[in-house]
Amino acid sequence: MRTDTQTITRLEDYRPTDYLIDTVELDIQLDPAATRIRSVLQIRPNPLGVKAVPLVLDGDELMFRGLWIDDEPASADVYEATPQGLTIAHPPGRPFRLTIDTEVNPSANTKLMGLYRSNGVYCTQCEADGFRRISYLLDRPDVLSVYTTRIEASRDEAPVLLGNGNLRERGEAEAAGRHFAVWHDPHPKPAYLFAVVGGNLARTGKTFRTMSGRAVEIAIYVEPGKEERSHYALDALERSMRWDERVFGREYDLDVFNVVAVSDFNMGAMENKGLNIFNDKYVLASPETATDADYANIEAVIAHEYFHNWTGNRITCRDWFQLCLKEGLTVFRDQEFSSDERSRAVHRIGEVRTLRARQFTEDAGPLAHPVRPTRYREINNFYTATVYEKGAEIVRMLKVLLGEAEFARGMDLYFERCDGTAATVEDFLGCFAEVSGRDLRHFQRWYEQAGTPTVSVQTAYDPVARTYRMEFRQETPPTPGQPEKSPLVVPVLLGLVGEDGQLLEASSNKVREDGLFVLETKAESITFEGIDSRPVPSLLRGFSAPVRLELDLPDSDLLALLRHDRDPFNRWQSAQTVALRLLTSLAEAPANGSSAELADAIGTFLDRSGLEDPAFAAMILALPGETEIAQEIGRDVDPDAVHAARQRVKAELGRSLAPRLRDLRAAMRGSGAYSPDAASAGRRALGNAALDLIAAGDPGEGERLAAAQLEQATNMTDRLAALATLSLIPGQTREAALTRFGDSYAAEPLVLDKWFALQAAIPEEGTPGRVRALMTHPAFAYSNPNRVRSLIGSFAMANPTQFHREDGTGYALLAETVLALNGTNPQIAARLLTSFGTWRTVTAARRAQARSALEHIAAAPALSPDVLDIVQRSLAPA
Ligand code: B3K
Ligand code: ZN
Repeated sequence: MRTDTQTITRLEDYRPTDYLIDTVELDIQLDPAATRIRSVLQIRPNPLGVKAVPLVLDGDELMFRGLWIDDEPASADVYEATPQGLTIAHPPGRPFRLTIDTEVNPSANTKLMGLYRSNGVYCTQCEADGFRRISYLLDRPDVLSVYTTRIEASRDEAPVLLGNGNLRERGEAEAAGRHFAVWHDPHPKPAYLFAVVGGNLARTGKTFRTMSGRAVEIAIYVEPGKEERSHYALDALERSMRWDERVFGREYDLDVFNVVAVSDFNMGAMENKGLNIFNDKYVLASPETATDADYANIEAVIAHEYFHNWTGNRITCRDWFQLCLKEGLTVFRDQEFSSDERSRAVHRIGEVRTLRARQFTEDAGPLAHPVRPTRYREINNFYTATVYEKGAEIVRMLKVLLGEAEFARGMDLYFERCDGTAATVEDFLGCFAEVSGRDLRHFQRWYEQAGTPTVSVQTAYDPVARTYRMEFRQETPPTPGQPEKSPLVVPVLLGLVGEDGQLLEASSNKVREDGLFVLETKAESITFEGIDSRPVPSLLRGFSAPVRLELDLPDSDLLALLRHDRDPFNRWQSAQTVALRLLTSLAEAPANGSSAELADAIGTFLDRSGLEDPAFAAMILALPGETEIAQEIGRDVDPDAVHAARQRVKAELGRSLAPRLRDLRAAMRGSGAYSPDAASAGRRALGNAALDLIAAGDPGEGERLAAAQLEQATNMTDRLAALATLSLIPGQTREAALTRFGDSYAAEPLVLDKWFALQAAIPEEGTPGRVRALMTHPAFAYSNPNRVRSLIGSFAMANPTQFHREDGTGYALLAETVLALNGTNPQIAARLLTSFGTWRTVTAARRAQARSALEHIAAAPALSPDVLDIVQRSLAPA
């Protein structure tokens, strides 16, 4: 492998900059191939920095065009300008004005970082380090400046011109056919929150009145003709603003809030101050083109980006190691919002499923890292499930430990004390320590230690002494760079359930009134007194900590919890645990178990409460995914065996529950116009979960029902669910349905994405060939991240049997795509490459194939820093 020349950035090396930039005034002359940028910086020495040192500004692929110091042209010997940076060896030792001219080519920018064009619309992406692709700057989050941006463009090409902050002025430019707009953002911000947009866009908007009575013009900008599809996003934005006022006391702070949807975007969306830029997938929705899941995602992402206005923008990060400070906290906030808007229990189950599928997998593989990493080579590779989702779990644990009231006081103090600053995890925890009087240094280890802890529990009931004893142990496996682990503070919410389902009033001095037991050491036990009959413990209620729980309870106890527990999360979890036990043992040996007991319990559940909360019932019907089963097995995984086991249990459940499933499906049938609300979505989810199981049990019936549903469906949720069911039943009906669907939505890229994803996930031998054929489909383009993620990303992440094929063709397909994208869009290439994260857990023959695919990538010429970083970490000795 090549020797590594990339620089490593380390947390312990942080020090403030030697210069500060108080204001940034930009004049941007938009042009498709030659955009000129004049940047006027008001600079002064940082009192906290070193005096009289060179000023080194960041750049990335920039064309330097000129420099002035205090409005005087700088002579060539006082500076050095390269595409990657601008150095002034002896800057004035007092405040001064630096004027810099640069030029960029937005049309040639395929990395989608900095200023680029998407379907003719000019837009920017600056997080984490994209501003330096627009102009030279101290491009780091602890340099906060007040920005004023003048944007000029051809009126025909870009009738809409948007920037951060409030609109100050607009009008005709001197040059014929051109106009301009000046935007001013009074809130000092780091460069990563800078944005401009210019293009032909249609606006939908309204006036929002804040809690103190100020009027804010809120608006969504989309491609002309798609205005109808932006109403849901606008509604979600309004609800998010109201919720943040009500729940966190946060009011919006500018006169306008704009959201722009673009079709080429590396991630979901970006929280630029007052000007969020979104992947159109998280804005556009109509019943004909979007599913219930899309509506829920739009609501969550709109909320997430809006909530960043306080957690991220008003309070930003001191350095990129603190990324979880804004991301984990903001995910926590958007999860709370969605839980309040929808069903809390169902939402929690969804969060935990994602956490296990993505974050636990990451934590168990070669890319495992702490929620606050201590070193990186490429920061864009750290926008991970660990930073986001595990980061959110840490905030949730803090709330459980402190209780609602103290948690709220801690948040208030954080908003008050850290507003306007670039903060750290210590600043955040410090606020909670202060309001609660607790020492949170041990708790802080959650940010520092990677890996998913396993908490195992042994129970013993003594009928003579009438005591019930639980012994807890915790263990965190080694992760890269962290061979030794220490115990964490694990909040375990628990309760004891009696045989008849009654909650037992048991006391133990180690358990708080609300059922909280805090495991702080490696091993600890609790004893409950005065217990008259053997109870069933309900542990880790609401998934109170991001750990793997190992329980010594028999299946019969768990199934009793499915019936009786008052914690809905654990009702679901108990059934999942039983299913997971069965699935792992069947994957090891097909004779190892029967699904009869599980089927029986689910049948009883459906009879008693299947109709009470359809969304919840749909969750109960869904078996653990193949990723989760593989994770549970842990090593030498044979994905074919996992798939076969899961298919078999699905089929058995489908057959034994068939009459009930048919009834449920009938009962869930909707009438009237489509509504995306949670209750209606829950009914569709249950109806479609039933269809899926019926089809697994009887493919013939499944094919008939799905084909009929596909014909009759009046919304994309039901249509896509029918197509998904059909996609698993080989034959002419499927092929004809796929072709028809593809033809009907040829002009709808976001719908074709679903169609690509579904075909890439077909667990059959022919799929790699199918995927290759789809890569030549007119709608597919390497340049569009959504297309690549839908087709290639789904193949790698949602099709374990084909990605991990023993003949290595799945890995080869991925490697090829990664190399094809390495030069044009390294971020997307690196992200795809993370799908090799489980390679060490599969069988030896597969491991050998995966290793050779990874080595092939590692040996390729001109690897981007992004891909190099992932491939080297993936191959590093475990
Ligand atoms: N903050 C952005 C993510 C930026 C990713 C840069 N590679 C979106 C978000 O988390 O809200
Ligand atoms: Zn975020």
